[in-house]
Amino acid sequence: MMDPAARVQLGPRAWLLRGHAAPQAGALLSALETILARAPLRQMVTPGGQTMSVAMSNCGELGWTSDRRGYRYRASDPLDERPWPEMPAAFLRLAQDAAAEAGFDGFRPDACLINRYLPGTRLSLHQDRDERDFDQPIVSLSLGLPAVFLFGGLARSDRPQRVLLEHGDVAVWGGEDRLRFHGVMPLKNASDDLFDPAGQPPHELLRGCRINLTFRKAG
Ligand code: MD3
Ligand code: FE
Repeated sequence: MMDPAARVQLGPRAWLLRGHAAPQAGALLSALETILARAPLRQMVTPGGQTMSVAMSNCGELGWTSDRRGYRYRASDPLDERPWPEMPAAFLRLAQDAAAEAGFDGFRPDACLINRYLPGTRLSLHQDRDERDFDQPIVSLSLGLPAVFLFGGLARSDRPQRVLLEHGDVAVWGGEDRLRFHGVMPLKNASDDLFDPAGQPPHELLRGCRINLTFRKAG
């Protein structure tokens, strides 16, 4: 059981677990390096023809993709038509533990979307609706630079709450909160000492950026 002060309730079935993954960050990042060597980050194109500012990749059985034909989950990477890299055991364990901590026992993600934000990069307000079963929760892990997360309501016009997501924070949401609109404000350019007051150099992968991992049961 974690420190109750670190569990912030964002909605009836939405929780922010502050610093939950900080102890495992090093192990998670070395696994992530291996994944990105096989399935590099790339900027996808929306059905409307815009290049997304967030760079993305995936691991797990299914990966989220966008192109002119639409948004969809695929079993292979469109860059080389090979299966996405396997989801590392440490990723799976983190997602399952965090889900259970937030009241979602038995979560088995089959998809992990990797989002990389550079300064100025944003993700506009949207719902996650490309998955088969909206009864399944979603778990997200923030690494690197902090970002302001927009946590909206069930209508696009509902005024969103602003929540700071920092290195090691894990968010879990499901049930009636599963289809809330959400987004990420443009990433601020922060100095490395602001990112890590302990003076430890951040992992090479996190230099000047934020990486978010989103775990879903897509299929
Ligand atoms: C939604 N990613 O990939 S996940 C996405 O930081 C996406 O990269 C964002 O939205 C990112 O589709 C945010 C974090 C999150 C946290 C709490 C939520 C999304 C939420 C609560 C309700 C609905
Ligand atoms: Fe989303």
